[in-house]
Amino acid sequence: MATKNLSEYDLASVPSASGMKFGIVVAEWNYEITGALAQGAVDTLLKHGAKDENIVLKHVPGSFELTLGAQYLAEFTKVDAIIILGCVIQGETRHFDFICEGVTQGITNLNIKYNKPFIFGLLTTDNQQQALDRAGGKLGNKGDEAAVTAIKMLALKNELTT
Ligand code: DLZ
Repeated sequence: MATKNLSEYDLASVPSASGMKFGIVVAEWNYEITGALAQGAVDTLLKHGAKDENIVLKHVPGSFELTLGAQYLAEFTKVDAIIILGCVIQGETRHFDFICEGVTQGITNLNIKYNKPFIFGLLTTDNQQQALDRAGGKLGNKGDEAAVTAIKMLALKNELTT
């Protein structure tokens, strides 16, 4: 089994986030996990030069609501990229599959509809320990990685459009 810290990245390879505006939408379900993802994302954006006032963080009840929450941020705020954070843990029924499929397809559609980066930061794990490992535990913090991905995608867009 991999024991690598998934959030290890080359700091120097991350462009400056100064001047970029970010939305973050966070599911309240499994908040012990998603709160840690959100904290990681915010800390990483700030570390790379984003301004506090250029980060809009909003909560939705569960992961199924992430798609619409992200669309609201795209429609009703001036953010350039949206980071989507949730945690779905496998249970005894197929609920897990339906939520994961819905959110994955929803986020894919938003990327195309708005021509903006919507970053997939949804943990889909078999159990809580796997989620904790990826929310500031031994495998890093998926929120950090989502933040770096958002910065890199906006930098790419800026490079190609300016
Ligand atoms: C109902 C539900 C279940 C069973 N499990 C999770 C989960 O593991 N992670 C999560 O973010 N949300 C879960 N939800 C709530 C749904 O995402 C959604 O909020 C409700 O079905 C209402 O639309």
